[in-house]
Amino acid sequence: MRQFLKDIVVEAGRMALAYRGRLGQMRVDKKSVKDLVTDADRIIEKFLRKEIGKRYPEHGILGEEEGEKAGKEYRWLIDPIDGTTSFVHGQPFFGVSIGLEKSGEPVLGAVSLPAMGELYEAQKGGGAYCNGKAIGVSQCSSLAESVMATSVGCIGQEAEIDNMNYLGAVKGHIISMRNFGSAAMHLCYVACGRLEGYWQVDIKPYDVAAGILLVTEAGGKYSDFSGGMSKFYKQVLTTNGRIHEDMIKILGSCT
Ligand code: LIP
Repeated sequence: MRQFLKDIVVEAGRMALAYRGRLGQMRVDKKSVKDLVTDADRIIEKFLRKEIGKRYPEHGILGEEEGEKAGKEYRWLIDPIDGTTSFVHGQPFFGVSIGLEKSGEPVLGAVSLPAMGELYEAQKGGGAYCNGKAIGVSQCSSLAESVMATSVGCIGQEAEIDNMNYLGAVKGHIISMRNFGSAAMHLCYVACGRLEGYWQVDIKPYDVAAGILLVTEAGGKYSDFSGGMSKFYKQVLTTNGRIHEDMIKILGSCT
């Protein structure tokens, strides 16, 4: 299954790059005032669902564009282009993210960042890799030297608690903040030590399933803002583990 996942995520990444070269001719629609979908999102998801359906017809699939297909034991979580808004604006901050769950537990994850020429993979208990080399989270244990990432909802903001509240509480404690507009890219960068952590409210399972496994297999930590596990990814906090308790103190103090 691991090689199959690698093959389809690499092919999907190659397709995304090909579409990136034809941005001007591609249809871009609005799913809502804040969410875009392109021909590339749709066609890449169709390709991934067809390949998985051919190889594992009994498996379930949850995809951003076509939703849920029920299945037994295994479920694939697909985001054909994570960071669609960045993609449509010609920025390189997007990726193809595919996670695999067995009985609800993450067992495999892969993210292709094609514009960066990077392929991230992780297997439960098997570690995390970038372009075939083992990766690990950063060794930084000081929040004041930490670079964190998060995305703040803009137009059409729906989250119960506005992430600006959390950002307002965190920003005075960290050296800098990044927002690449792609949860999958943020998580890859935590896993390989380019970021000390990433938090997000109200994110979708297909945006983060593969990335969270990458972080935990790279030696990092994942929880909700109070150190527990929030249902439906209402709150996602991932760090290198060393600054996790500091972040929980700050995020936990925001109500
Ligand atoms: C995106 C996420 C990002 C979030 C965006 C959007 P998409 O996913 O990766 O973190 O801020 O609103 O949800 O829609 O590009 O797959």
